[in-house]
Amino acid sequence: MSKKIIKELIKLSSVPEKQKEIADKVLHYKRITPEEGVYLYEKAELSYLGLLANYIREKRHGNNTYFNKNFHIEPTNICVYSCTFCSYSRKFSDNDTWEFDLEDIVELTEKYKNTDVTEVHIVGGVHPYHDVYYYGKILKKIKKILPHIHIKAFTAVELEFMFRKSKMTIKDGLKKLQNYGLDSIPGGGAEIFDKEIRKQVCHEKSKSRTWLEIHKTAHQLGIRSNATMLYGHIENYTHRINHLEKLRELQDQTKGFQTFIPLKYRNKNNKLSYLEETSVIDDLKNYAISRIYLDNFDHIKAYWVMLGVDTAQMSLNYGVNDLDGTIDDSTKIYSMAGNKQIASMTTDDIIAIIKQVKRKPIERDTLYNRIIKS
Ligand code: V47
Ligand code: SF4
Repeated sequence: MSKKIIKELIKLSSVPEKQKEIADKVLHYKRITPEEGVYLYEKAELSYLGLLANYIREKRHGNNTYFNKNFHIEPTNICVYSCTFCSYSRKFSDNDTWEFDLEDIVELTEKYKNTDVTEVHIVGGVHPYHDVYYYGKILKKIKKILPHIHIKAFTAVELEFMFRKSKMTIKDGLKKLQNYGLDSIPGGGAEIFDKEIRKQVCHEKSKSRTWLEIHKTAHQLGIRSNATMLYGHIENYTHRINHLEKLRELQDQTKGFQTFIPLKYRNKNNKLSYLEETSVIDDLKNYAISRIYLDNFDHIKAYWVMLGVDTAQMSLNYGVNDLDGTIDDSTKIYSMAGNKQIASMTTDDIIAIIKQVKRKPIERDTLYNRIIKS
């Protein structure tokens, strides 16, 4: 829809003057303030947010909707931390732990020889005994088996712990992993940057300052990364906007973030299970506001595995332009937290769900280069 039509629609609608002013800013590519961001969360209707977010989405990407072919490795569910929202982590003494050794990882990786997957995503628990050299060996082995694969591995929380264990600075640790084959960093571990909320949901793990420092250093070394926000638990709208603001500030400095991925809190089998999950309307509003607020991020990703296929499909009209991957392996982080939907889709499935909502599927690699089939 053109800027002119959106302006007319908003002018004719009964939205308050303040929303008309914000719409004018967005349509003229002017940045909205934190106060305006909170106001949108509190007052704006989904239809209004959708118009603006979709305008930005289509200006940047038209109908293009990206996905990639990837597989996941979750090396262990043993974790030194006990985040209250986590359904996945276990302690050594529990009887449902798993821990892959190098041989298991080799076996898993070898399944993808002679396939066209382009990425491996590695995220797991923070294991008490493993250091940079241990994980480095894994990266090296994967690259030996699949020389062209892009390795997106280890959240900033996993990285901080392994660097400390190896007595390395962030910079040296990242350089070391880069030499072993690390290509980019996933967005997990960010949760909500607010200190008080962090104290309540993940008090032991990396401070937000450290998360940001690791991503900043990675960007300076040429390692691209993603950013996430875990929403829909005990945080409020001001916490969400403060989180987005910190990401926007860092992106202004480094331009190293590729995509922003809002992660909807899922409430099964964890210490916050008493909380209700957010509604689909809230999820779509959150995507739309993220798209509007993060004016310096190229991509907004709906992680269908966590969100469910139906909402992910709808999100393509609320600012989202990427659906992540075919995820050709089981991922447990979300199935253990309550998402009953299938944890993998074939390429045909993902193409079909994109086409069903009249968008254009584009296969990409991790760095958003288009994959051209010969
Ligand atoms: O940091 C844990 C989240 C994250 C729950 O970069 C939960 O492409 C919802 O890093 N409900 C790890 N979320 C996942 C991650 C990731 C995921 C998708 C794409 C990318 C990427 C990275 O999972 C954690 C935490 O925020 N998480 N428990 C839960 N109950
Ligand atoms: Fe460990 Fe990550 Fe779960 Fe926190 S969210 S307990 S760091 S696996």
